[in-house]
Amino acid sequence: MSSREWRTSVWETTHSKPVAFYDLFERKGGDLETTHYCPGCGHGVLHKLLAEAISDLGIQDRTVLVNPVGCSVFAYYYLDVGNIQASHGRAPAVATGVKRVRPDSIVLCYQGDGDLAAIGGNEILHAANRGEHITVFFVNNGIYGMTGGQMAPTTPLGARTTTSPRGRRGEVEGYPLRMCELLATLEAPAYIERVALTDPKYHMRARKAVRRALQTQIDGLGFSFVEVLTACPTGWKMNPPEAIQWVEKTMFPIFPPGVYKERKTDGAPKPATIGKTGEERKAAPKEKGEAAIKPGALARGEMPPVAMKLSGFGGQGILFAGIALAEAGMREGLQVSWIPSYGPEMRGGTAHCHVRLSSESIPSPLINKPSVVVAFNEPSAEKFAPELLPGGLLMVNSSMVKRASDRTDIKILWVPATEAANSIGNPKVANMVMLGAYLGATNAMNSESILAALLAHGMRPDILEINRKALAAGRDLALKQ
Ligand SMILES: Cc1ncc(C[n+]2csc(CCOP(=O)(O)OP(=O)(O)O)c2C)c(N)n1
Ligand code: SF4
Repeated sequence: MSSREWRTSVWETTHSKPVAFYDLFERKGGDLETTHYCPGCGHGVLHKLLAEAISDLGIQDRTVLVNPVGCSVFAYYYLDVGNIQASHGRAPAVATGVKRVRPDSIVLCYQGDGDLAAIGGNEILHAANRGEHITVFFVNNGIYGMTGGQMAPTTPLGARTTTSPRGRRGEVEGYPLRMCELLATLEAPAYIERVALTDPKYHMRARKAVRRALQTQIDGLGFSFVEVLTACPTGWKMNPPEAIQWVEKTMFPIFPPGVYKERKTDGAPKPATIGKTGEERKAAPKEKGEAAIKPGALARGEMPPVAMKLSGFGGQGILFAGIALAEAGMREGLQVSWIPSYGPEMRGGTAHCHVRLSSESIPSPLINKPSVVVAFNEPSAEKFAPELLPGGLLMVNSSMVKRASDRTDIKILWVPATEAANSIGNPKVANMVMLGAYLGATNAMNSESILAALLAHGMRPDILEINRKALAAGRDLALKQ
């Protein structure tokens, strides 16, 4: 019998892996049955408490874990739930987005003290202050583990780290930041507790707190936060028992375990949600005028997905044109994405955005090889025409671009967008002339969908009329070619 089989048969009932853990931890160069954490590290223990609670509460299928940057960046190798890896400190912002669009999911942030209290200090403060219905697990080991033992905001005074080699001094490096106490001053949070992973008594309290925090979210009571004091033997250059004792001796007096905030059932702020869920959108009555809109070729499945880059000077309405196109796509039932990119100066600098429109789900909103480039000025044509896929479409604002591209394997559509906009009486609608030309050349979408999106943005009826004219003018210009 292999050791694994023996463990399975003999230890099944008392020591089996929670279902929220993967059976094997498949990762580069790692032992498939152990974690990558150092001996004595608290991360693995907290993972276990989390996995057990998720399994026991029956929420595995709707749990989304937002992983941090730090030693626990790899939590997604272990926990078999929905996983997202956020940039450093930004987990609460990512979690906010997930929870607002998927209010039925259970959204967890898992963060270290460098991630949460240093680079992400602002994120956690505002997520808590907004009372987001998320649960945050904050691993306070007093140091940056992953990067080799730099001082964290929670490092005790006098403690030597690689960035406080003479010991932390309050007047120079600041004082240990007490996150539970800080967040407990806020109105919105529902449950805040500090626990520790030192002796068995504290382990049991931590186990309870993990469950209570999750239950707070399940019950819709609001923001929950559990700080977990843990050992980082490697960062503190101690052996595991020393590091664990150090937590009790040095960290407990600064960061006393206990419940800092607890709201029972009354007064829970309602969770904020963004827009409608997919199901709600399907069930919702159509907005005024939408029912009459006939979807274009993309929604009818008559053309391949579109990966478009729109580019020009800041102030030419490039980003807005991208948003209008993406929102129009949503109205036709397409999957869409839009990402902006602009220079430090908003007006006058260069700006571009990526728009994807597809009847299938979109793997990434970023576009390296566009199928369409819309260039509002010459630098944009120069920069993005070389990226076009063979057979792609380059649309240029011929009022401003004299040389577009020497490529013979792409189609080029010249649209005097600024001139056309001027003759309509408003140079600002050159962006809609270009969109109209795109729709005229491809029939990808119905221009009424764009107008419906503009209307939903609160556009005044007289301005909407000018935009309607601009879309029609662009269409006519494209059809003439
Ligand atoms: C933007 C950015 N800044 C800095 C880093 C380097 N960095 C990686 S992890 C980390 C700190 C991790 O410490 P902590 O959050 O306490 O987690 P631990 O490793 O102790 O679990 C830092 C500064 C980075 N990856 N990205
Ligand atoms: S460096 Fe510290 S926090 Fe990172 S895995 Fe090792 S003990 Fe854990």
